[in-house]
Amino acid sequence: MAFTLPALPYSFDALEPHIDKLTMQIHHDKHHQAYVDNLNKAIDGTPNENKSLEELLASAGKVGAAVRNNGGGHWNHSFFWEILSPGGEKPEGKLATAIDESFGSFDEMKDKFNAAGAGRFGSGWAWLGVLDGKLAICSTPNQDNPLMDVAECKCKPILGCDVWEHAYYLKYQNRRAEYLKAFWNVVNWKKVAQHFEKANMKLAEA
Ligand code: MN3
Repeated sequence: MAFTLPALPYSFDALEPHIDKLTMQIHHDKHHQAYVDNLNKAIDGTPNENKSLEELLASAGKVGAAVRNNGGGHWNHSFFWEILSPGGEKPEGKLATAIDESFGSFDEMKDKFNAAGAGRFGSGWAWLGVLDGKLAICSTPNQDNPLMDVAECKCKPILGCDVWEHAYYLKYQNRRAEYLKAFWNVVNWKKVAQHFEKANMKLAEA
């Protein structure tokens, strides 16, 4: 069964002025579509074509560069659209407590996340995730993510930010740090809290 591009859960201009309409249009309709198309091409007629995306990522080191890069691209962007929303809420409840316990404060967590995103040389992602019953921050290169067997960090991601230039260049040009600062205005904390709940449950069951 071929993978398909998920619809954006809001309009292209919904994240203005923090993430601009044209960037969202190109990012979703062109970049993400290309990852989906190239992933389908890479698995077509191979033993990988009946595997779930999660199964492909878990064996990213063995499935070849095309599946690793485009499978990662498909998963990362599907996750990214969902953790964004117009708004400007803040984390609440258990998630807010976990952030304070793991990093000292919400502001310290944001600083550490922004440093991970700004410090990623070239293209990649910054992540906030659950690791060993705590929250942790890390970054991955290219379209790698923490679910991959080859990942440098193996957390269960609850929040991620795309720091490829295509995610911000039209509005922010070379100013990645400014984009990372603006990103916090459009985080969907309800969705992040759902990921957090799920990650916690898995840890408790393990
Ligand atoms: Mn991208």
